[in-house]
Amino acid sequence: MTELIDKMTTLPLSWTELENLTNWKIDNINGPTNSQAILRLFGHQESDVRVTLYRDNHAWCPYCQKVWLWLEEKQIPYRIKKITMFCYGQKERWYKKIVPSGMLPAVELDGRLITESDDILMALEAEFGALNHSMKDANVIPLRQLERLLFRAWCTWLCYPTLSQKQEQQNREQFLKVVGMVEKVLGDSPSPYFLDKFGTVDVIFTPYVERMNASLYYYKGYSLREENERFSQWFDAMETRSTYRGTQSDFHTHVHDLPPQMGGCYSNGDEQTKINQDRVDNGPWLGLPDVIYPEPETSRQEALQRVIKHRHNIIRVNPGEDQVFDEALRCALTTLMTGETCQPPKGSDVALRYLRDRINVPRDMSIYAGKRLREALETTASLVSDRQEIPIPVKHRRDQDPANFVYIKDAI
Ligand SMILES: N[C@@H](CCC(=O)N[C@@H](CS)C(=O)NCC(=O)O)C(=O)O
Repeated sequence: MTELIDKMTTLPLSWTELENLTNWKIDNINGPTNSQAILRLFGHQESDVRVTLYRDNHAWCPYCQKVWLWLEEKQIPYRIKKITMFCYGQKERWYKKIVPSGMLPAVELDGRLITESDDILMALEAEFGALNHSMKDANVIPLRQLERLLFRAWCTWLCYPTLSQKQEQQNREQFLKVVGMVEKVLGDSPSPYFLDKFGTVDVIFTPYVERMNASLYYYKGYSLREENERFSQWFDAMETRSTYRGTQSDFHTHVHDLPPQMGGCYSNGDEQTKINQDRVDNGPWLGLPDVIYPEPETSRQEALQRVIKHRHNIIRVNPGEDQVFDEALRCALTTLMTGETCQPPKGSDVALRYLRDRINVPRDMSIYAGKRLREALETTASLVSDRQEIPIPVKHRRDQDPANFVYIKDAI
């Protein structure tokens, strides 16, 4: 039977053949918002740069996303320095010298260091003008407070164990009550955004609303985006912006990056929750309510290009044996690009799923590319076994320590 399957599947393409299947490239510096850039110029000269953004290496930090999005929307030339978060590695010593607490984000503006995301936005606003609405605008202040109210209700529901069903229900109702308040504000707005047009308030809501959508779907069986008409329209409007698309994460990344950051996320164990968890962890990933804008034609080429670029590190940190995983990975990439199944070597399923579970969106690639790659890895792994994987840690994510991904001189 195995022989029969072997004959029905295609052979893995070589790395050179795979390289010929992608010419995906974007201009990190002047092109669309992306997570890989370390310099953004928007057509300006490098000598025009007055701002440095210190943000976390994996794009997990919500407060960093807020400042990142603001700079992208305003098209302020800036440099990016990426820092390790405590939950996945050791903080850079040089960073602790300038920010002793190690907290992110921070911004250097004309040599002046500023921390605290709200203070950063106010300082940037004072220098470069507001993003349509000022942080101190009388319409903005109550909405900033509403965002914090929503954040607290979300934390109370998600991040504390409940001793009874009654308590769980109360936490849910409290959260839904605040969601109702946000729905009302969005419903009263003449645009799909919080105020008359896109602006500061949308940027402030984005990071946590994105994380609420992911985490409540997975841990509570509740789909914020699908169950609330105005929220749904707001998400759709945000997704029309290439700035947002460049910072947007997927459900899989968020549900596994949040527990160590939040000190735990507690599942309610409902039937719907179990269904959602299986879907987010094992696919199919296309069709989840983490994205609805149409898939770009280049998503597969993007995924392939990103893997090819980092393949030596990807293979080196994988628990699978190097040669075996090299072949298995080429099988998955062959499937990604040709749609044909490709039988990987025996015992490579765990290695393939290890990578499937460690693709980070948008750190590694954009949302559809991530979904396509997860899909190809799972399709290939499933030719060997059902559901064999190394669990993703919840207390820390040192499996994602960027120190393990340092540039290898001869690798690229
Ligand atoms: N109030 C701060 C909160 C910033 C914050 O909590 N940052 C977290 C990441 S989201 C942090 O840097 N923690 C240290 C670490 O995880 O390394 C702000 O608005 O900037």
